[in-house]
Amino acid sequence: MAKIKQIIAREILNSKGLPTVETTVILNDGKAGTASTPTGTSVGSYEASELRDRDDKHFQGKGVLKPISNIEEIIAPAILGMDAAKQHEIDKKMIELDGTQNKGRLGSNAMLSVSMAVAKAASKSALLPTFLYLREFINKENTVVRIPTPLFNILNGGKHAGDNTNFQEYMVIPASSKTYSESLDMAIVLYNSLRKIMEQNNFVTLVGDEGGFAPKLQTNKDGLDLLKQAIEATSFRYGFDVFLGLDAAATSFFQEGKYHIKDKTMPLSSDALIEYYEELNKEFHLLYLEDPLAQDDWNGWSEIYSSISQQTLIVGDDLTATNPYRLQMALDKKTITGIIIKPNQIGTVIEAIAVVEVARQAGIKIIVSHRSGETNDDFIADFAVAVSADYVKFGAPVRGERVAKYNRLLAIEKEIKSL
Ligand code: 2PG
Ligand code: MG
Repeated sequence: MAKIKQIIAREILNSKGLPTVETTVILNDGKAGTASTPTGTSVGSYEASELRDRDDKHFQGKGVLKPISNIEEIIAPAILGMDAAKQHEIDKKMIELDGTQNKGRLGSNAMLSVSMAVAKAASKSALLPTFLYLREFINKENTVVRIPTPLFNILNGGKHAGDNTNFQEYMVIPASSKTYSESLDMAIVLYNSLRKIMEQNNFVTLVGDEGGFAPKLQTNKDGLDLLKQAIEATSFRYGFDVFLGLDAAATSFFQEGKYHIKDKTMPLSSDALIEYYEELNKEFHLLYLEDPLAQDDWNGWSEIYSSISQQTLIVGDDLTATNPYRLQMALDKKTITGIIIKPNQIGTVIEAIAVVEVARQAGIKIIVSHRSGETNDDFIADFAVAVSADYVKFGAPVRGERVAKYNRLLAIEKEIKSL
C-alpha cells in the first residue's frame, strides 16, 4: 500500500506547440508516474472543460499555469497521503473539489494528468504493467486481454489540415484477423503507397496534425478515391485485408442548419447529407463512420442509424463526448453502434472506464482515441488494452507523438504473448 508523497506539475508543449499539463506523482515507496494531457482541435460542446490562463503575455493566452497551480494548491493537499491504489477515491476526491458539471473549476487538464499519473505510479508499485494494473478497475466479464484493431488516419482533412477537405479523417482499417504487428506493417505499406500515388498525381505530400497526408482536394470523395487507389496498388485486397473508414467530424461543417461540403454546390440538409453517405457507401463500403452528423442533429443520427448501421459502424465522438448522459441519450435514441472514448473528454480515468462499461453493456463497439494535439504520453495504449477496446485510433503511423502509442502497443503485444 503505497501512499502519495509528492505531486509535481509543469507546463510542457504538445505536438501543436500548445502548452499542456504534465504531472509527476511520487509515492512513499519511491515509485513514480508521469502523465500529460492531450488537447483536441475539433472540440465538441459536451466535453469537459480544459482550463487555460488567458494571459496574453504568456504563450499568447494559451498557458496552463492556472491548472498547474490548481494541482499544487488544491488537489495535492487533498490527496497527499492517500493510498495510490485507491483510484476511485482519488478521482472522486478531485471531482468533489472541482464541484462543477464540466470540470471548469480545476480544469479537466489538471484532473486527468493527476488521475493518469496516479494510475501509472500505482501500477509500478503493484509491479504490473499499466495495461494489467488498470484491469483491476474494469468488469472483466466477457473481456479478453488483446490488442485492439488500429484505425490508421493516413489522410488528414478538415480542421487538422487547413480545411483542405471537409471530412476530417480518412482511415485504413486492417482486417481484425491480422495480428497487431501485421496491421502496423500493413499501415506503413499503405502509407507509402498513398505517398507514391500522390506524387504521381502531383500532390504535395505534406502532412496534417495527425501525420496523415494533407492534399488540397476538389471534393471529399477524392480522399476516398486516393485511399482506394493506394490499396489497389498493393497486394492487399480491398474489402478482405483492409477496409476504409471516415471521421467526418460533421459538427465542423454544420452552419445555420445546413452541412457545407465542397462535393455539392448548395449546402445540404441532414437528409441530403445522409443520401450522400449512402451513395459513398455503395461505392466504398465504409466499415466505420464517425460523427457523420453534427453533435445535436439527433434526428439525422437516428436516420443514418436506420439506414446504414447494418453495414457500417456508426460512431459517436462529439455526439457522446465520453459522457455518461450523452451516451445514454445516444443509446435511447438508437443512434450509434460504436463510441469514441477519449479520457480527456470526461477528465478522470475512472469516469472514462465507467463510460466504457455502459457501452459494453449496451453491446456497442469501443474505440479508444488520441487527440489531434498529443504528447508522447502512451497511457491510452495501456488504457485501450485494459478496457478491452475493439479499436484504437492513434493517427497515422508516423510522427513521434502518434508512434509513441503504436510502439507501446508493440511492447504490450510482446508482453501479452509471455503471460
Ligand atoms: C477526433 C479527434 C481525434 P480532435 O475528432 O476524433 O482524431 O480530433 O482531437 O481534434 O478532436
Ligand atoms: Mg472524431
